[in-house]
Amino acid sequence: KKRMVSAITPSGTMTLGNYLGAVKHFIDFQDEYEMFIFVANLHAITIPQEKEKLRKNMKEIATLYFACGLDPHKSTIFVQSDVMAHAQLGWILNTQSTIGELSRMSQFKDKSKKAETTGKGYIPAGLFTYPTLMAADILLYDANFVPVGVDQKQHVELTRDLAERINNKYSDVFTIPEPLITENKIKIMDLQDPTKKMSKSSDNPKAIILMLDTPEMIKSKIKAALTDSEGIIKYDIVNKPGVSNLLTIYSICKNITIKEAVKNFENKNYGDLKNETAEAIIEIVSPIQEKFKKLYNSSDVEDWLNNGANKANLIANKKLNKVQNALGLNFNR
Ligand code: AQP
Repeated sequence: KKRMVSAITPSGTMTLGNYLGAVKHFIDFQDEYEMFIFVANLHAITIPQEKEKLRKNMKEIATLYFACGLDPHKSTIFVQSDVMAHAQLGWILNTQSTIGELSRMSQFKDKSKKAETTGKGYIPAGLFTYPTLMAADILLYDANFVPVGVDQKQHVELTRDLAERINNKYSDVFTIPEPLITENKIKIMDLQDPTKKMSKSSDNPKAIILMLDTPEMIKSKIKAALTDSEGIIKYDIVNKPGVSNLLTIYSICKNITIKEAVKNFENKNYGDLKNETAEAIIEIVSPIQEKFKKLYNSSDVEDWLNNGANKANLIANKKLNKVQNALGLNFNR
Protein backbone atom coordinates (compact mmCIF):
# COMPACT_ATOMS: atom_id res chain seq x y z
CA LYS A 1 0.00 0.00 0.00
CA LYS A 2 1.13 3.52 -0.73
CA ARG A 3 1.52 5.80 2.25
CA MET A 4 -0.15 9.11 2.93
CA VAL A 5 0.51 11.62 5.70
CA SER A 6 -1.78 14.45 6.78
CA ALA A 7 -2.83 16.45 9.83
CA ILE A 8 -5.06 19.11 11.31
CA THR A 9 -3.46 21.91 13.30
CA PRO A 10 -5.14 22.56 16.69
CA SER A 11 -4.97 26.34 16.27
CA GLY A 12 -8.71 26.20 16.87
CA THR A 13 -11.27 23.45 16.82
CA MET A 14 -12.33 21.54 13.70
CA THR A 15 -14.35 23.52 11.16
CA LEU A 16 -16.78 22.27 8.56
CA GLY A 17 -14.06 23.28 6.07
CA ASN A 18 -11.51 20.97 7.71
CA TYR A 19 -14.03 18.16 7.63
CA LEU A 20 -15.34 18.56 4.09
CA GLY A 21 -11.93 19.48 2.67
CA ALA A 22 -9.73 17.03 4.55
CA VAL A 23 -11.06 14.58 7.16
CA LYS A 24 -13.86 13.28 4.92
CA HIS A 25 -11.23 12.35 2.33
CA PHE A 26 -9.00 10.69 4.95
CA ILE A 27 -11.91 8.37 5.71
CA ASP A 28 -12.32 7.52 2.02
CA PHE A 29 -8.57 6.93 1.64
CA GLN A 30 -8.32 4.53 4.60
CA ASP A 31 -8.72 1.30 2.65
CA GLU A 32 -6.59 2.26 -0.31
CA TYR A 33 -3.65 3.85 1.50
CA GLU A 34 -1.69 3.38 4.68
CA MET A 35 -2.60 6.61 6.43
CA PHE A 36 -0.66 8.52 9.09
CA ILE A 37 -2.91 11.21 10.53
CA PHE A 38 -1.88 13.38 13.43
CA VAL A 39 -2.87 16.37 15.53
CA ALA A 40 -0.25 18.95 14.58
CA ASN A 41 0.28 20.58 17.96
CA LEU A 42 3.92 21.50 17.24
CA HIS A 43 2.69 23.44 14.23
CA ALA A 44 -0.02 25.11 16.31
CA ILE A 45 2.52 26.72 18.63
CA THR A 46 4.17 28.57 15.75
CA ILE A 47 1.67 31.24 16.72
CA PRO A 48 0.95 31.99 20.40
CA GLN A 49 -1.63 29.61 21.94
CA GLU A 50 -3.33 29.67 25.31
CA LYS A 51 -2.44 26.50 27.18
CA GLU A 52 -5.95 25.39 28.19
CA LYS A 53 -7.42 26.25 24.82
CA LEU A 54 -4.70 24.36 23.00
CA ARG A 55 -5.34 21.27 25.10
CA LYS A 56 -9.07 21.47 24.45
CA ASN A 57 -8.55 21.94 20.71
CA MET A 58 -6.18 18.97 20.58
CA LYS A 59 -8.61 16.75 22.44
CA GLU A 60 -11.56 17.84 20.31
CA ILE A 61 -9.74 17.32 17.03
CA ALA A 62 -8.42 13.91 18.07
CA THR A 63 -11.85 12.80 19.27
CA LEU A 64 -13.47 14.16 16.13
CA TYR A 65 -11.06 12.15 13.97
CA PHE A 66 -12.52 8.98 15.45
CA ALA A 67 -16.09 10.31 15.61
CA CYS A 68 -15.88 11.18 11.89
CA GLY A 69 -14.89 7.62 11.09
CA LEU A 70 -11.11 7.30 11.16
CA ASP A 71 -10.43 3.73 12.22
CA PRO A 72 -7.54 3.27 14.68
CA HIS A 73 -7.12 -0.29 13.39
CA LYS A 74 -6.69 0.82 9.82
CA SER A 75 -4.84 4.12 10.17
CA THR A 76 -2.08 5.39 12.45
CA ILE A 77 -3.51 8.32 14.38
CA PHE A 78 -1.44 10.21 16.94
CA VAL A 79 -0.42 13.51 18.50
CA GLN A 80 2.62 15.06 16.80
CA SER A 81 4.56 15.87 19.99
CA ASP A 82 4.26 12.24 21.12
CA VAL A 83 6.65 11.37 18.32
CA MET A 84 9.83 13.25 19.08
CA ALA A 85 11.43 12.39 15.78
CA HIS A 86 9.29 15.09 14.11
CA ALA A 87 11.12 17.83 15.99
CA GLN A 88 14.47 16.08 15.68
CA LEU A 89 14.31 15.60 11.93
CA GLY A 90 12.81 19.09 11.66
CA TRP A 91 15.98 20.44 13.22
CA ILE A 92 18.21 18.51 10.85
CA LEU A 93 16.20 19.79 7.89
CA ASN A 94 16.60 23.35 9.17
CA THR A 95 20.32 22.91 8.78
CA GLN A 96 19.87 21.72 5.20
CA SER A 97 17.61 24.53 4.02
CA THR A 98 18.37 28.15 3.34
CA ILE A 99 16.92 31.42 4.59
CA GLY A 100 16.33 32.30 0.93
CA GLU A 101 14.09 29.36 0.15
CA LEU A 102 12.17 29.59 3.42
CA SER A 103 11.59 33.31 2.83
CA ARG A 104 9.90 32.49 -0.46
CA MET A 105 7.12 30.47 1.16
CA SER A 106 3.92 32.41 0.60
CA GLN A 107 2.25 31.05 3.73
CA PHE A 108 5.09 32.51 5.79
CA LYS A 109 4.67 35.85 4.05
CA ASP A 110 0.93 35.86 4.81
CA LYS A 111 1.12 34.56 8.35
CA SER A 112 4.04 36.74 9.36
CA LYS A 113 2.26 39.80 8.08
CA LYS A 114 -0.80 38.80 10.11
CA ALA A 115 1.34 38.08 13.20
CA GLU A 116 2.97 41.46 12.90
CA THR A 117 -0.21 43.44 12.48
CA THR A 118 -2.66 41.56 14.72
CA GLY A 119 -0.19 40.03 17.17
CA LYS A 120 2.15 41.83 19.45
CA GLY A 121 4.31 43.06 16.64
CA TYR A 122 6.70 40.14 16.53
CA ILE A 123 7.11 37.19 14.20
CA PRO A 124 7.86 33.86 15.91
CA ALA A 125 10.88 32.11 14.38
CA GLY A 126 8.81 28.91 14.37
CA LEU A 127 6.57 30.46 11.74
CA PHE A 128 9.61 30.75 9.51
CA THR A 129 10.78 27.16 10.03
CA TYR A 130 7.26 25.69 9.87
CA PRO A 131 7.91 24.17 6.39
CA THR A 132 10.96 22.19 7.56
CA LEU A 133 8.88 20.67 10.36
CA MET A 134 6.21 19.86 7.81
CA ALA A 135 8.89 18.28 5.62
CA ALA A 136 9.93 16.13 8.58
CA ASP A 137 6.29 15.10 9.16
CA ILE A 138 6.18 13.77 5.61
CA LEU A 139 9.69 12.32 5.16
CA LEU A 140 9.74 10.33 8.41
CA TYR A 141 7.08 7.99 7.07
CA ASP A 142 8.28 7.61 3.48
CA ALA A 143 4.98 9.12 2.42
CA ASN A 144 4.24 8.73 -1.27
CA PHE A 145 1.42 11.23 -1.25
CA VAL A 146 0.44 14.28 0.75
CA PRO A 147 -3.16 15.42 0.27
CA VAL A 148 -2.95 19.20 0.24
CA GLY A 149 -4.81 22.26 -0.86
CA VAL A 150 -3.19 24.59 -3.34
CA ASP A 151 -1.95 26.80 -0.47
CA GLN A 152 0.24 23.97 0.87
CA LYS A 153 1.60 22.75 -2.46
CA GLN A 154 4.67 24.96 -2.15
CA HIS A 155 5.57 23.26 1.14
CA VAL A 156 5.41 19.83 -0.46
CA GLU A 157 7.67 21.09 -3.24
CA LEU A 158 10.16 22.30 -0.64
CA THR A 159 9.93 18.87 1.02
CA ARG A 160 10.83 17.25 -2.29
CA ASP A 161 13.76 19.63 -2.78
CA LEU A 162 15.13 18.93 0.70
CA ALA A 163 14.73 15.16 0.29
CA GLU A 164 16.50 15.20 -3.07
CA ARG A 165 19.25 17.44 -1.69
CA ILE A 166 19.98 15.05 1.18
CA ASN A 167 19.64 11.95 -0.98
CA ASN A 168 22.21 13.38 -3.40
CA LYS A 169 24.61 14.82 -0.87
CA TYR A 170 24.67 11.91 1.63
CA SER A 171 22.80 8.74 0.71
CA ASP A 172 19.40 7.65 -0.46
CA VAL A 173 17.43 7.93 2.74
CA PHE A 174 14.20 9.60 1.69
CA THR A 175 11.23 8.69 -0.48
CA ILE A 176 10.26 11.65 -2.65
CA PRO A 177 6.62 12.54 -1.90
CA GLU A 178 4.10 13.90 -4.33
CA PRO A 179 1.41 16.44 -3.58
CA LEU A 180 -1.98 14.88 -4.14
CA ILE A 181 -4.36 17.62 -5.04
CA THR A 182 -7.50 15.57 -5.08
CA GLU A 183 -9.98 16.43 -7.75
CA ASN A 184 -12.69 17.02 -5.25
CA LYS A 185 -10.38 19.08 -3.03
CA ILE A 186 -12.83 21.87 -2.45
CA LYS A 187 -12.45 25.04 -0.50
CA ILE A 188 -15.13 26.16 1.92
CA MET A 189 -15.16 29.94 2.26
CA ASP A 190 -15.64 32.28 5.20
CA LEU A 191 -19.36 33.01 5.70
CA GLN A 192 -18.81 36.72 6.32
CA ASP A 193 -16.09 37.27 3.71
CA PRO A 194 -16.59 34.58 1.08
CA THR A 195 -13.47 35.62 -0.82
CA LYS A 196 -11.26 34.09 1.86
CA LYS A 197 -11.18 30.53 3.13
CA MET A 198 -13.03 29.43 6.24
CA SER A 199 -10.30 29.18 8.89
CA LYS A 200 -10.55 27.74 12.38
CA SER A 201 -8.40 30.54 13.78
CA SER A 202 -10.75 33.23 12.43
CA ASP A 203 -11.53 35.90 15.01
CA ASN A 204 -15.12 36.15 13.84
CA PRO A 205 -17.04 33.14 15.21
CA LYS A 206 -20.00 33.97 12.95
CA ALA A 207 -17.84 33.42 9.89
CA ILE A 208 -17.12 29.76 10.52
CA ILE A 209 -19.12 26.59 11.15
CA LEU A 210 -17.56 24.32 13.74
CA MET A 211 -18.13 20.57 13.74
CA LEU A 212 -19.39 20.88 17.31
CA ASP A 213 -21.82 23.76 16.70
CA THR A 214 -25.42 23.13 17.81
CA PRO A 215 -28.19 23.07 15.16
CA GLU A 216 -29.31 26.51 16.37
CA MET A 217 -25.83 27.94 15.93
CA ILE A 218 -25.55 26.44 12.47
CA LYS A 219 -28.92 27.87 11.46
CA SER A 220 -28.12 31.34 12.74
CA LYS A 221 -24.64 31.46 11.17
CA ILE A 222 -25.92 30.30 7.78
CA LYS A 223 -28.84 32.72 8.00
CA ALA A 224 -26.40 35.58 8.59
CA ALA A 225 -24.04 34.47 5.80
CA LEU A 226 -23.13 37.23 3.38
CA THR A 227 -24.74 36.84 -0.05
CA ASP A 228 -25.67 39.60 -2.52
CA SER A 229 -28.75 41.54 -3.51
CA GLU A 230 -29.32 39.98 -6.93
CA GLY A 231 -31.71 37.31 -5.67
CA ILE A 232 -30.67 34.75 -8.28
CA ILE A 233 -29.29 31.39 -7.21
CA LYS A 234 -26.45 30.44 -9.53
CA TYR A 235 -22.87 29.28 -9.20
CA ASP A 236 -20.44 32.12 -10.00
CA ILE A 237 -17.44 32.31 -7.67
CA VAL A 238 -16.23 35.67 -8.98
CA ASN A 239 -19.46 37.64 -8.90
CA LYS A 240 -21.44 35.65 -6.35
CA PRO A 241 -18.93 34.17 -3.90
CA GLY A 242 -21.39 33.96 -0.98
CA VAL A 243 -24.15 32.17 -2.88
CA SER A 244 -21.58 29.92 -4.59
CA ASN A 245 -20.11 28.96 -1.22
CA LEU A 246 -23.54 27.93 0.08
CA LEU A 247 -24.12 25.91 -3.09
CA THR A 248 -20.76 24.19 -2.61
CA ILE A 249 -21.55 23.32 1.00
CA TYR A 250 -25.03 22.12 0.09
CA SER A 251 -23.81 19.96 -2.78
CA ILE A 252 -21.07 18.23 -0.77
CA CYS A 253 -23.31 17.62 2.22
CA LYS A 254 -25.99 16.17 -0.07
CA ASN A 255 -23.41 14.30 -2.14
CA ILE A 256 -24.66 15.80 -5.42
CA THR A 257 -23.01 17.95 -8.11
CA ILE A 258 -23.13 21.74 -8.11
CA LYS A 259 -25.34 21.53 -11.20
CA GLU A 260 -27.84 19.36 -9.34
CA ALA A 261 -27.71 21.74 -6.40
CA VAL A 262 -28.48 24.73 -8.63
CA LYS A 263 -31.37 22.79 -10.16
CA ASN A 264 -32.76 22.06 -6.69
CA PHE A 265 -32.98 25.81 -6.05
CA GLU A 266 -34.73 26.74 -9.29
CA ASN A 267 -37.55 29.14 -8.48
CA LYS A 268 -36.46 29.33 -4.86
CA ASN A 269 -35.05 32.28 -2.93
CA TYR A 270 -31.99 32.93 -0.73
CA GLY A 271 -34.06 32.10 2.35
CA ASP A 272 -34.68 28.61 0.96
CA LEU A 273 -31.02 28.24 0.01
CA LYS A 274 -29.97 29.10 3.53
CA ASN A 275 -32.58 26.93 5.25
CA GLU A 276 -31.82 23.90 3.15
CA THR A 277 -28.06 24.38 3.44
CA ALA A 278 -28.29 24.64 7.22
CA GLU A 279 -30.42 21.46 7.32
CA ALA A 280 -27.94 19.65 5.07
CA ILE A 281 -25.05 20.57 7.39
CA ILE A 282 -27.00 19.53 10.48
CA GLU A 283 -27.71 16.16 8.86
CA ILE A 284 -23.97 15.63 8.38
CA VAL A 285 -22.73 16.83 11.77
CA SER A 286 -25.44 15.33 14.02
CA PRO A 287 -24.33 11.69 13.86
CA ILE A 288 -20.70 12.79 14.24
CA GLN A 289 -21.61 14.80 17.35
CA GLU A 290 -23.44 11.77 18.82
CA LYS A 291 -20.31 9.66 18.48
CA PHE A 292 -18.17 12.51 19.76
CA LYS A 293 -20.22 12.71 22.96
CA LYS A 294 -19.78 9.01 23.61
CA LEU A 295 -16.04 9.11 22.98
CA TYR A 296 -15.05 12.39 24.58
CA ASN A 297 -14.91 11.19 28.15
CA SER A 298 -14.06 7.57 27.50
CA SER A 299 -10.51 6.26 27.75
CA ASP A 300 -10.69 4.90 24.20
CA VAL A 301 -9.35 8.01 22.52
CA GLU A 302 -6.26 8.14 24.70
CA ASP A 303 -5.64 4.41 24.21
CA TRP A 304 -5.95 4.72 20.45
CA LEU A 305 -3.65 7.75 20.38
CA ASN A 306 -1.06 5.93 22.50
CA ASN A 307 -1.15 2.94 20.20
CA GLY A 308 -0.88 5.25 17.22
CA ALA A 309 2.12 7.03 18.74
CA ASN A 310 3.83 3.71 19.48
CA LYS A 311 3.42 2.59 15.91
CA ALA A 312 4.51 5.96 14.54
CA ASN A 313 7.54 6.06 16.86
CA LEU A 314 8.80 2.72 15.58
CA ILE A 315 8.75 3.88 11.98
CA ALA A 316 9.89 7.45 12.62
CA ASN A 317 12.81 6.54 14.89
CA LYS A 318 14.10 4.04 12.37
CA LYS A 319 14.07 6.72 9.69
CA LEU A 320 15.66 9.30 11.98
CA ASN A 321 18.44 6.87 12.82
CA LYS A 322 19.07 6.29 9.13
CA VAL A 323 19.31 10.04 8.54
CA GLN A 324 21.65 10.47 11.49
CA ASN A 325 23.88 7.74 10.09
CA ALA A 326 23.85 9.35 6.67
CA LEU A 327 24.98 12.69 8.10
CA GLY A 328 27.61 11.14 10.37
CA LEU A 329 25.83 12.09 13.58
CA ASN A 330 26.00 8.63 15.16
CA PHE A 331 29.27 8.01 16.96
CA ASN A 332 30.03 4.48 15.83
CA ARG A 333 28.60 4.27 12.34
N1 AQP B 1 -11.97 26.17 4.32
C1 AQP B 1 -11.45 25.00 3.97
N2 AQP B 1 -11.98 24.30 2.94
C2 AQP B 1 -11.47 23.11 2.58
N3 AQP B 1 -10.42 22.53 3.20
C3 AQP B 1 -9.88 23.18 4.23
N4 AQP B 1 -8.84 22.89 5.05
C4 AQP B 1 -8.69 23.90 5.94
N5 AQP B 1 -9.61 24.85 5.73
C5 AQP B 1 -10.35 24.43 4.67
C6 AQP B 1 -8.04 21.68 4.99
O1 AQP B 1 -7.96 21.15 6.30
C7 AQP B 1 -6.71 20.51 6.49
C8 AQP B 1 -6.12 20.94 7.81
O2 AQP B 1 -5.37 22.05 7.71
P1 AQP B 1 -4.63 22.68 8.95
O3 AQP B 1 -5.47 22.61 10.15
O4 AQP B 1 -3.30 22.05 9.14
O5 AQP B 1 -4.36 24.13 8.50
P2 AQP B 1 -5.14 25.14 7.64
O6 AQP B 1 -5.33 24.66 6.25
O7 AQP B 1 -4.44 26.43 7.81
O8 AQP B 1 -6.56 25.16 8.34
P3 AQP B 1 -7.33 26.40 8.94
O9 AQP B 1 -8.63 25.87 9.44
O10 AQP B 1 -7.39 27.51 7.97
O11 AQP B 1 -6.43 26.76 10.17
P4 AQP B 1 -5.75 28.12 10.59
O12 AQP B 1 -6.86 29.06 10.87
O13 AQP B 1 -4.97 27.82 11.82
O14 AQP B 1 -4.88 28.56 9.46
C9 AQP B 1 -5.87 20.81 5.27
O15 AQP B 1 -5.88 19.66 4.42
C10 AQP B 1 -6.60 21.95 4.61
O16 AQP B 1 -6.44 21.97 3.21
